[in-house]
Amino acid sequence: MYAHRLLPVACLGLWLAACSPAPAPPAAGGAAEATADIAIEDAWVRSPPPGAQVAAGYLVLRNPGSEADRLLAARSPGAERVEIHEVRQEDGMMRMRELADGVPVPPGGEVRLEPGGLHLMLMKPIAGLAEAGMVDVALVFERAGERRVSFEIRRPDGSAAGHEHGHAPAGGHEAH
Ligand SMILES: [Cu+2]
Repeated sequence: MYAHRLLPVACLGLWLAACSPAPAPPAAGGAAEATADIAIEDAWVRSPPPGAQVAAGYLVLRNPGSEADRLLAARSPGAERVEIHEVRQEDGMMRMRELADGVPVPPGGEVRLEPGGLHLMLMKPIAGLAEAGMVDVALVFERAGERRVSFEIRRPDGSAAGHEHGHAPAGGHEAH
């Protein structure tokens, strides 16, 4: 791993830029030309402190259709890989673990990935992610197929980060 990858920050917001990895074909097994759609709202990534090995991403998924769907996987040019995690209390401790089967989105239902609960975990985020403003994430659904969404990079408290090069507050290592 290079400590400082000289990836221009602008590339983060341009999925189709030449510097981005080529998008993979849609997941096999998805319904062909499925009209099922998933509404995605309030997508944001908590700005990671310098040197952080992970960054948490949050969003709201709404399924207006009559068929169940499922978020199966995610990936991003802003991280080595993206996992789907849940947080649960075990023996009085908050622990998180990967959901290998993804997250079901019931028909007519809504699933919130939010601090303290379900979240996307960007593993080994690229250098400069915190200042990038936005990062693209591809979400792969069982029925709705692949959706690309721009996630806003926000401060740890959830407010917009802007172009500020501020320092993360101390104690920013709480369970996400
Ligand atoms: Cu996590």
